[in-house]
Amino acid sequence: MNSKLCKILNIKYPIIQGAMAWISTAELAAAVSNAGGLGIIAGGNAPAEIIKKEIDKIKQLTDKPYAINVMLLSPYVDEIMDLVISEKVPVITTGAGNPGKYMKDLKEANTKVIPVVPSVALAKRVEKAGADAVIVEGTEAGGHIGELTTMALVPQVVDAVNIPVIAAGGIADGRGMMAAFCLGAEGVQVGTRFVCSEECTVHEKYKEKILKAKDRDTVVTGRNTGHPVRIIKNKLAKEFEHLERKGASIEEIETLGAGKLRIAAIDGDIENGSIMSGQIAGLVKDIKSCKEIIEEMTDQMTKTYESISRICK
Ligand code: TUI
Repeated sequence: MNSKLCKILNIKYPIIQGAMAWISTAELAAAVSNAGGLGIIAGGNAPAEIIKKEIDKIKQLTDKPYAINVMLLSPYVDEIMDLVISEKVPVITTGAGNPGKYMKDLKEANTKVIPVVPSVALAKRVEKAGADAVIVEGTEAGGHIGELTTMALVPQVVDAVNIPVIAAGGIADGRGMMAAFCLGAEGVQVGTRFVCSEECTVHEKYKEKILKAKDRDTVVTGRNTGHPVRIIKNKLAKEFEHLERKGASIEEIETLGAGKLRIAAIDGDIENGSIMSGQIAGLVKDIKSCKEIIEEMTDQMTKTYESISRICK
């Protein structure tokens, strides 16, 4: 596809796989990169030696570009940045904070830096600091989220910066991709759809929960902790709601969330675990290979473009 982002990243399609802790492993990332998108290994809260193993694995599985997502709330963030630089990782994305203080060293190592931004102000700040593109993530996304919607935030960031914008949050098919392009984005990040891929190693019960989800089945927990997180409704979500309603402390709420993604994603405990998912889960109805997902999205985008052209004539 003729997108500036494809040239910068040396990829065929401007489709970037979402970085989902415990889910976006080397296997999933390699499948997306081999299909012509950009696969991302999620660092999450894992220490550097685990990420090093994932980097070794992805190098065996693909010769295409890939990325590491550095979650800036991780206690291991400094050592992961050192690892990314020594391993000459081609691209990093960052989430849950401002990567400004690492930017100079990353640029010197020739690593492309694409921060996730939830606001125009942060988009401008990271552009000034040297970011190569930004991922503008709306509140429709799963996991740790910002306040604004994709629809409102993407065009405002597009107007405020000169670097390519990648839209994220609420995109799972070719119509969503076309809509993001209409708003001025040059690429999309897709998370929830890729959870339901053949190559995704997450527990089958996690995939089933997304397949069964309807439009109103996600909720946002932990708003008062400063780290709101979107998950699918279950027993854990009810416990969060109960704690929040009775005015529990931030510590109590954060303690309830600790370690809960792992038990859902790895152990398959979908009642007590945290099933992070975007609002678009209701649109995901089947499990396909990453290649099929990407081809279906690009085909549907072309068809959508043709029908829009007919309407606008
Ligand atoms: O990071 C994500 N999604 C995530 S991280 C995660 S692990 C986690 N689990 C529980 C609590 C906290 C984290 C699960 N899902 N998406 C990218 C994202 N970045 N969303 C929002 C932001 C963000 C927020 C504030 C980016 C920058 C930011 O900057 C604040 C500042 O310093 O200006």
